[in-house]
Amino acid sequence: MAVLNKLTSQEAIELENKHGAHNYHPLPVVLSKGEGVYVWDVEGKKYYDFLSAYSAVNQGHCHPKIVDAMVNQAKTLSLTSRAFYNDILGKYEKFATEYFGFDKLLPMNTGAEAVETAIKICRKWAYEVKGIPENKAEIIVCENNFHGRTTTIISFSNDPVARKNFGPYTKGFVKIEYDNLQALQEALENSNNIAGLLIEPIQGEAGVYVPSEGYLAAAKRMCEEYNVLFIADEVQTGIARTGRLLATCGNCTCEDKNCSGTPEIKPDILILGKALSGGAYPVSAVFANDNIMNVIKPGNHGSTFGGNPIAAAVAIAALEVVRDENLADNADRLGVIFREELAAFAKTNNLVKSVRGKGLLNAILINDTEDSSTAWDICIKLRDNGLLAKPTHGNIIRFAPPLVMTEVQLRDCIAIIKKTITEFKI
Ligand code: IF1
Repeated sequence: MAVLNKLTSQEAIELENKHGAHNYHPLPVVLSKGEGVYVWDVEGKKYYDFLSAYSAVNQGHCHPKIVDAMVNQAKTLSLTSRAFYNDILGKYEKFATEYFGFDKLLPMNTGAEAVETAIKICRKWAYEVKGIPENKAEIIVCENNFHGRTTTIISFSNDPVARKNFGPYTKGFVKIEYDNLQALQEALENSNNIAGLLIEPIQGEAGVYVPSEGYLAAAKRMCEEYNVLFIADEVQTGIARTGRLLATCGNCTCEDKNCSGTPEIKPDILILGKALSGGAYPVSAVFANDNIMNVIKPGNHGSTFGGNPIAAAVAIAALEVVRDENLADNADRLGVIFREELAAFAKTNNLVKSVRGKGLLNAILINDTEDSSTAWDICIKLRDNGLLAKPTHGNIIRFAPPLVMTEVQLRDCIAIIKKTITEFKI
């Protein structure tokens, strides 16, 4: 079979099975095209995308402005490495730091790399600014966290599937319960060597777990009290997904350098990835002010591709789209409709226990056990009915469509979801 021949879904699946490592168990659908909120499979069937590549495609598939920026830059200069300067990285850094209200950013490619970068910055700050004895720094993390797949990051995961038999594990992390201020207080009191708190403002993989009102602000205040860096992993929640530019900030206009929303939850270190490129290209970044970022000196950290010209051009365009198309407001408004409709539906249907989330990062809880296949089976039926979503655990389905969705489209999707669940038989 010639590699470029058009494949059937079955053939594409078999190819991946035979030649690719089995590190995923995808929903059986083979996509070959995307535009806005829609994707098409190789047989031409059209679907609403309710995963958005795990919130990377907030701006919609193949957004013309982002694609144009990428193609134009690819034709001009793609990669210099950081051994030389290029004429767009600085423009991107100025634009993005003003956009999010920080002095500096450090560009990387994937979310996990950016988390690793934040950990390194935090530790170096702890030794050189805070004065923690060398090799003693500890970072507080939360149970059921998801921050990526590197050896250090999985060292502080408590998902056995993600970590078992990948040891020995990296030391220097203290785990506390999420959404528990007393646990945080105790961890801060128990050690003089705490350098940072690494936290997801909403736990995505854990099942779209939204912390109690006021938790993040109180956690931030406690960190300040103990001179501990508040590190927000907004790889999934950031860039308008939760109805605000950042889940840790208020509705900012993105114009004012000092805005970045509610000041009391402004992170000391902000980690972004995914939608920073609108899903067009792997782009991640760590943001901090000078008092923290300046601990990084030449040779301390880097990446061949981090801050490359294509990434810089794509990220500027992706952030402009978020601002120009008011995606945060749209996510906020549509999220309210989504949760209202599904909460009302849950009252009439035994299979749906509840709905939770913020903006367009939502999940429904299915009335079945965590090890059941019910959420997966519903996702198969949703696929048959033209909507693609993915379970997190056996009884939770995450719903995260592109933020460019219209209300008419959203109501169409809600109808598909209700119909599918109403017709579903265990
Ligand atoms: C996979 C979940 C989403 C993230 C946060 C860092 C990263 C992620 C908060 C790392 C990545 C992804 C990766 C993807 C599954 C996925 C995910 F289900 F696991 F939780 F999005 F919901 N911080 N999340 O959510 O970013 O290195 O992947 O660019 O298959 O591992 P990355």
